[in-house]
Amino acid sequence: MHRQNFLIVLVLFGMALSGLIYLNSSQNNNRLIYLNSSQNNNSCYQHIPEQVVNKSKWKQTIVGLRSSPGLSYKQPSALVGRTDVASVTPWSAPIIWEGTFDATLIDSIYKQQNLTIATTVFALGKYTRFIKDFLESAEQHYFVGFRVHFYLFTDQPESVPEVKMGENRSLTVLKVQSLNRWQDISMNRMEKLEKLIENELAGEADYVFCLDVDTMFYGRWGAESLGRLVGVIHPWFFDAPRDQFTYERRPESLAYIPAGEGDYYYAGAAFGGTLEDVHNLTKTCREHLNIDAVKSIEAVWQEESHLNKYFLLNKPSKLLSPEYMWRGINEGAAPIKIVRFANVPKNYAEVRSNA
Ligand code: UD2
Repeated sequence: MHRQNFLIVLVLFGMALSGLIYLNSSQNNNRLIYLNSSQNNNSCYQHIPEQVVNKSKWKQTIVGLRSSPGLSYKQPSALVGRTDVASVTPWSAPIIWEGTFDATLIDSIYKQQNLTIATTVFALGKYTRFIKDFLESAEQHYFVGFRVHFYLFTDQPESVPEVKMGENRSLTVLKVQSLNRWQDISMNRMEKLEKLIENELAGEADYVFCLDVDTMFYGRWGAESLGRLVGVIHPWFFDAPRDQFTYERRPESLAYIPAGEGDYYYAGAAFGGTLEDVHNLTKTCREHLNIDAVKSIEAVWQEESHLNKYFLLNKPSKLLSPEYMWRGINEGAAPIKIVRFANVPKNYAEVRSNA
């Protein structure tokens, strides 16, 4: 009897021990899986609770520049390129001019990424007259073959003309309040863009470009323009010394840039990049415009002045030459081999409500 009891206790002890061993090993397995996944994501063995992992609210753009096997294009040269213009900034950002990229190669790389390019444009008051040419010319030249979603802000949705859009291209018309001063219309764009990116574009688009409407496309504007933060060198100042740039020069304004500082003078008429970067740009400019307004100061070129200050402190990762925002189709200048996008002539006094 004594011996039997001993055997029962021994069997029960054995069962308990093997249970413990099993539990321990399955815990270790779980932990192993957990560590492996945290290793993949964070390259470390730390215990990181899920809720701490900061998931981006923006759609993640593919960063690799994958090329297709067998693609035929001209051999790139490490020695020969454009010598009449600078094609790189002192912070190593490319400046895009005709002759600095291969359209076939660059399209083939970016088409694999299945991108959506959001594009915003504002047409209030008499500026609705520019919509048709803007959109029709965009159909001919702007990101042809890519998914493009235009967002048109207007105070007169009823006067938006019918424009036949190609496959994978769409237009959303958004009604906005009329404003009396052209300066307010121009400045107000920053806030509208900030909110659009937050409320509509997040998770939808990969890149966003914000363009003036009194413009037309005359040549290719494509994937060579894509970058994290993209500015366009202003067509009137690309060859001017920095002290002639029309930066805001009053220290009271947050757009202030003192003499002796500044890289380039950037156009307010075109800028873009990834949602995250353009959101930060528009948010910062909107905040600075508001702070200036409270102090009753309006920068000399409104939001363009604030954009220039922003780009001084947050260098663009890619610059577009004035080919991408030229003075007009009939204007020439030696380095401009192609006009891609240009202002259309307008009578300021006639077209603006308060000229
Ligand atoms: C410059 C800039 C412009 C803006 C402005 C700020 C360039 C080539 N242009 O152009 O982007 O920074 O200075 O003062 O860099 N708009 C309307 N209705 C109006 C007035 C303006 O819809 O009644 C919109 C429209 O989208 C227009 C934009 O605001 O394209 C800028 O206005 P603008 O073209 O009259 O400004 P402009 O030519 O002085």
